[in-house]
Amino acid sequence: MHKTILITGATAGFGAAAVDRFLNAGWRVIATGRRASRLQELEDRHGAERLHTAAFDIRDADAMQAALDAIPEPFRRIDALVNNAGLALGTVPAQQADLLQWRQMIDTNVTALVTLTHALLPQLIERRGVIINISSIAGSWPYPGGNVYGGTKAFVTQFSLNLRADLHGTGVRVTSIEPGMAETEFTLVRTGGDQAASDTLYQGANPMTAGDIADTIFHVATLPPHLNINRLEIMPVSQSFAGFQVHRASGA
Ligand code: NDP
Ligand code: 8X3
Repeated sequence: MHKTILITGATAGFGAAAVDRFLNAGWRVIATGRRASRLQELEDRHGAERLHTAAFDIRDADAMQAALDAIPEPFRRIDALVNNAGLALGTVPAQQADLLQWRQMIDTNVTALVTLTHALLPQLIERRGVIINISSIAGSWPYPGGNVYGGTKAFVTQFSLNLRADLHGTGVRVTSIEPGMAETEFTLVRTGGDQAASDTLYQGANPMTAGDIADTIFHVATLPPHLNINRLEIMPVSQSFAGFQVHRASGA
């Protein structure tokens, strides 16, 4: 019997790679994102027998509910939810940041994630399913310019842990996956389409790939039912920690 997984943010990066990973392993996949053309490319590649796609903006709660209501019968019993859709916008300090960008990150990374989780919780409980939330190292480790992005990911991590507490005894597993640097469209989006900035960031850094994270999601989703990884922080070997910054008075 095929299991069914719903993956948000499936038009690029981790989500698109996860769609490939689960389909190739025989799962049924529901793939969502805004860019219908990218979802069509997934269908062109895999066919529609075990893949259902739904194009909508995840910040639009009515569109989300309509997409859930329109899921065709063979896909309706969802065993796994991957809350992956998300983004960072901007790298400037808080005092120079654009409030609309802050709101977009909160609406996408936080509000949409909890809305979808809330909608699917009853059937995930019924099916003793798994919830995998894509958080980030930015939720644990602050850095200049991380401001609201880091705040949203701290929420995702803590929400995941609190879900674990509430779902105690239901058999539902919840994992917060917290990646470091991975080369996807993430930096292109963050910089407003600056391909050179994206290339410069990843050049020579041997970052993680979308496939690395897709494999990690697959590993978590297919653990034996008695095991739960609460948090999984993962970085490329090339990335580690730096010291605190110290501001000194001039002339000191
Ligand atoms: P990408 O930019 O490659 O993919 C982001 C995905 O999110 C796209 O499919 C995009 O689809 C979707 N998305 C964004 N906004 C919306 C929206 N309003 N409605 C629906 N879908 C949306 O980035 P990644 O694959 O790297 O990012 C995936 C997740 O991983 C994000 O939550 C990110 O914060 C997190 N992450 C990324 C890291 C990295 O270094 N790459 C590290 C740690 C965490 P579309 O544009 O078609 O709507
Ligand atoms: C993405 C990782 O370090 O660029 O969440 O914020 S980082």
